[in-house]
Amino acid sequence: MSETRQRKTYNPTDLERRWQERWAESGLYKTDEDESKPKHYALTMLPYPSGDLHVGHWYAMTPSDTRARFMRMNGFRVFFPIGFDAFGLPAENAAINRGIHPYTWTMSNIENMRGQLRQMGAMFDLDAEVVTCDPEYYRWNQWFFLKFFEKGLAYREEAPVDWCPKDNTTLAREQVVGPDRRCERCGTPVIKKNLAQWLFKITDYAEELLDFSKIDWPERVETLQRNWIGRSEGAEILFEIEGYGPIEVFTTRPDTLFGATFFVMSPEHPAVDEITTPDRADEVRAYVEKAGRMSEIDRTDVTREKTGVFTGAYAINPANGERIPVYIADYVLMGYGTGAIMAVPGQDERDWEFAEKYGLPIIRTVQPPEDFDGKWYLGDGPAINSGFLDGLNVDEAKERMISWLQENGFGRRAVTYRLRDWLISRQRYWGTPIPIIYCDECGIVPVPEEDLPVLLPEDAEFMPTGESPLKRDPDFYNTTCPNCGGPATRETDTMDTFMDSSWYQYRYLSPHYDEGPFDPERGEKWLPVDQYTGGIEHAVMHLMYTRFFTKVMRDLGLVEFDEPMTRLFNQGIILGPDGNRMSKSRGNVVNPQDYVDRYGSDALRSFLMFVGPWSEGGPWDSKGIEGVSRFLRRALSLVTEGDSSGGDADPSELTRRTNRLVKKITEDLEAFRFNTAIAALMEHTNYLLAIRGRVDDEEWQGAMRTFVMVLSPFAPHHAEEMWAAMGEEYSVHEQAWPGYEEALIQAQEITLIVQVNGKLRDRIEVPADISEEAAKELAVSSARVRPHLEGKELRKSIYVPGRLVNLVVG
Ligand code: ANZ
Ligand code: ZN
Repeated sequence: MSETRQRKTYNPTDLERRWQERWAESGLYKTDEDESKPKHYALTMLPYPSGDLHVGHWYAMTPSDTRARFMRMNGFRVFFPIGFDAFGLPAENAAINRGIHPYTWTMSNIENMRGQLRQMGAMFDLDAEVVTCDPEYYRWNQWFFLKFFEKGLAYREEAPVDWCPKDNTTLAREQVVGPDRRCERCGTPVIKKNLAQWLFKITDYAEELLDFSKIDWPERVETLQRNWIGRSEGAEILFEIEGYGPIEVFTTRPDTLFGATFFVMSPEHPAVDEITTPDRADEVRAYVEKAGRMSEIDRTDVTREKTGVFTGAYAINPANGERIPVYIADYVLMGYGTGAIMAVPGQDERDWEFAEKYGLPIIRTVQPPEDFDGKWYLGDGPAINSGFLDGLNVDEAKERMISWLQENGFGRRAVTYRLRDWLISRQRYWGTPIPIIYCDECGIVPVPEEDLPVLLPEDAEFMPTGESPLKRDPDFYNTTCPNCGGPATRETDTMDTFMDSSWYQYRYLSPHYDEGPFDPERGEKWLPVDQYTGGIEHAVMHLMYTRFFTKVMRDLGLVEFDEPMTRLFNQGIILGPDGNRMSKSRGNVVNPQDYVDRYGSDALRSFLMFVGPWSEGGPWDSKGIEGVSRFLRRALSLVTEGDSSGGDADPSELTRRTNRLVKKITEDLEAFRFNTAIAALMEHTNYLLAIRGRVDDEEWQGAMRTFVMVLSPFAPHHAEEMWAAMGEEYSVHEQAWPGYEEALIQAQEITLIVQVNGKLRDRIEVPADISEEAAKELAVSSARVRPHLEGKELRKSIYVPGRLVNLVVG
């Protein structure tokens, strides 16, 4: 582009397209494989191919790109891939509602988004792309499933599941939302249904998943995962049920055993039918049915009135031999502990209320303080009414009781977790078929590895009910048993799409490798991921599943480390102009394409980095992007509209400011502080414009080179344009990150003496070039000076540049 044309018209999209073409032609962003450099695997969460990149994608991806560019300039070989999380419900819904095949819908969306990604101008290595609905990819989901199955980590179980009657599919615990338990996707109230499901034994790794010592992740994610896993320490205690046998309870308070005055089982407990006496059977059955229709959230709500029914059975308290009645109550859940509890009303709120309501005895086993006038007492204190425990505090009593239980065969120390196994079955078409065959003779038979992939049939009949087409496709499900050769049927469930995203970072390394999920040599070179970035909303599912997967992969001998991603950063969300979350119903959705077309990618990305700290997000502001665009245009004008006159500006000031800028940007990028970095670049641009043509050419060129280099991770196209206009060799993105000299920044600080009425009161460090006004301001606000001004009037101030400020008061 000629200089004259540039001067008249500023067309960022033209400029950007030109550089994108050049970058593609020259293979600038092909992954650097130079092993003499340290590696940096930068990963941003892969998008779902919904059709268009939205602002959230730009907000997540472009700062990650800036960071990856920074690492590259710092001498790292950087791997920065992108792909598509391409299985999932929206594609299937498009098929149902509009008659488009999910594959067609997905692939055309991907094609569109690829174009938009190119326009973004990020340094993604597009050769490393992964598309999870590609058989080349999901074959390895199936392979992993087989490995999990071999290791006993995949199992099938009939279980009540949350079921969305509209989508006709099971939902994971976290996909059921709100107090009234609705489907996360469509909002329909969720019901319970019994189905045979495939699960992964993530609970085997619960303890290890609590160990975050090998990763540097945000505190918040760790806490969310910790709570999700929900570890509780205590004991399992056996209670003999008269005429039946022992039933185990889990308790965190074994010290309170002497106060267990009744026994409560979950209505779903498998022993309920057998222990119930005939005279209680009708009432018990009715209660079980009612409880089954209720949500877990309601059942565990402490404010709800407690209900339950007596089963007619009695249990023996092993500590004192007392006969205690056995109830069923909905506040005891089958999915936690052992599904049965010893009730200790003296120390537990729910048990107290239950006891009051049904007239059951209450015995305190911990002595509350004298001034305590409440009901149940949760605090510490000496044990009472507890035989051999009396006098011990809670912790001592717990230990003592556990020893006693173990010695007498009544129980043992135990740990339990809230974490449930990962239910991976989905009654859906658009996912990875589970590679299992059911044979009447041989039972459950895994598909032999050499028969993978089990392909999704291409033609499928999509029912308006959402019922899986695989269930209605005999060509798919009729097969022969790999074991005996007899007729058999295939599993028609497909896998949860979280399966796809649990290991995609490995596949990026060698997307077409066909001897394993990834090429171990590539793994050796690049793994694990060094820097992951993504939203906090993935804290407990995706981010836990991928940790679990990596641990299993380690145990399978596929990798040698324990954690998939060493560092994690959670960005915030970009809000609508009204400060609310963008949503179609609010009508506050911003389409990034409009802004790319108008202001270009550099302006959009810089604006998104400028709106606030990346971890916090911020509201969209059209005036804001206008301002950022002006900044880029002004920066560009530094090289395209030059005129030189006399050198009356201070060259050491230029040096000082340039060094200061490099330091600031370096530190900000290390800490993901994009917004303050851009503010510094803006300020520096203004300064450069002010002194342009007033410093020596050589000094100017050097300062400009540095400026363009530190600008380049933020506005890669503009920086490239400036670099070329300065006559520098292509490409600015291959330059080494500039260093800075602390001394050059520091040396320019001077010490000013502050006097009040001629008396020395303070010394302050200020920039050498400080203005008179600023110097007086600092002097007046000094903590050491202020007391001497109090109650007095400032009459005059004298400023001796570089030396002192004298404040005259009276
Ligand atoms: C006796 C006891 C005495 C209890 C006491 C508490 C206080 P966390 O800390 O959440 O793990 N519990 C056990 N299994 C249950 C289930 N399936 N459904 C509902 N409640 C269950 O809670 C552990 C405590 O919750 C256990 O300790 C048990 O009540 C109850 F002074 O046992 B506790
Ligand atoms: Zn068979």
